[in-house]
Amino acid sequence: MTPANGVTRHCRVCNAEIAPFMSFGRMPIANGFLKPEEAATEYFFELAPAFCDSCGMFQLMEQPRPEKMFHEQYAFYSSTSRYMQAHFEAFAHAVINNAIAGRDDPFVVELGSNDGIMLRHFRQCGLRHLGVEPSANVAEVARSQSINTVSAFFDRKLADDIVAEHGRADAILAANVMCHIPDLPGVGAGVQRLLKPDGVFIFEDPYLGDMIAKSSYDQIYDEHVFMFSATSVQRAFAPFELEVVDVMPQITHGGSMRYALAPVGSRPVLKNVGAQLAKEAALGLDRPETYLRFKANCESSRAALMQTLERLRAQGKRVVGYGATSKSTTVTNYCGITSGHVEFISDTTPIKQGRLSPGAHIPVRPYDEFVKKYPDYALLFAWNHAAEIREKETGFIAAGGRWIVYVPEVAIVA
Ligand code: JHZ
Ligand code: ZN
Repeated sequence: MTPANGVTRHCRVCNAEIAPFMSFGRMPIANGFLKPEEAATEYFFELAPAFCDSCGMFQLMEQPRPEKMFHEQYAFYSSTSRYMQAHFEAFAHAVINNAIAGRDDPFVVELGSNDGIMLRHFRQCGLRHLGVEPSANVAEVARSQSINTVSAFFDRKLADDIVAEHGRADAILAANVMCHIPDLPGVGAGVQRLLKPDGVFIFEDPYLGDMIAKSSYDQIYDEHVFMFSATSVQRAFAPFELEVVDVMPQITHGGSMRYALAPVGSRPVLKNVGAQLAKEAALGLDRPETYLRFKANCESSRAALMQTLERLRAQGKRVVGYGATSKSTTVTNYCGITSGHVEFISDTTPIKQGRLSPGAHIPVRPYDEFVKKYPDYALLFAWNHAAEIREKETGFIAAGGRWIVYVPEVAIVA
């Protein structure tokens, strides 16, 4: 059997043999922001992705144990972006007005509910809801807003416990969570048990097709044990008699896909599902050459970014990182970016401030320090929030500042 976590040589979904097509090298925990005294004992693993020829699942060969990533000091709070707040408000209302509309006392479960960014809208509408969130600190934020939340990892057992206590769910939701769970078949079995026969399971995650098209390799880090496509999702959930009935592309997180799944035969399969599967085949998402080209693109992106940073360093320019994202851990460690290139990383999340970035040990400082003395250049690690950030940072540009971006290509922009 494929291990639920740790290192595998077999596909985590279909058990076929897999081999990595590249390695990003030694990597720390992406959200493991360190107190200076923790630097010496930092945990590392090898970040190497593989593509399963049998079922089409893009996955990591090795993933640290979940408890190393999701705990009472989890550094990512979903509500730090205003745009994402609006996104999840719209997601919640789409579910309320469509998926569960007209139902008698519907029950909604969200897997990985973080600080309650989406469930708060169900609570506000007086709907029965339950969040499942293993990271205790972010779960506590939700609980403090009267959002029902249990701090646990979701699996078959928890699904049975939820059914025993609350009954089956009309809708199960997850955003940027399913791709984090190594035992995907365990989740599939749990969803099958928890969902009503006429229920719907809706989740979204960064989309493999966007990552390949934009060479946004920074989506690959410890938490993202999978990068999904409609093809791989359809195959992964088929053993649990769930089928993809709708796919909805999203612009969030640099290009995501929302999938709606339902018990086989319970709902019509919309035409766009077949169209998406065909598009993925046309994009070559099922072909090994696609991944070799992706690898070459990662290498040239790294070379171009380092050339830019070295040039600016030689010119004595001040460069600051913008957004201590999980993604930035892959970029800094894979490219070899140090505090010699980037003075500090500005971030609005209190728990990250005053700490060192994982692996590269670049100081993370409060946003005030960015504003107080604008740098010459800001390396946009939070590139997925570019619209929101550029709207906010007109002062930086007016002062002569420039952005360094690296997705889809390395460039300096106003
Ligand atoms: P952001 C996380 O990824 C982790 P990350 C996780 N694995 C995942 O899948 C996605 O989210 C969904 C800061 N910021 O959203 C806040 C500013 O400082 O790109 C955050 O620390 N100023 C669950 O970490 C970071 O940047 C701002 O104006 O890659 C953004 O992190 C804004 C908008 C953000 O997710
Ligand atoms: Zn497989």
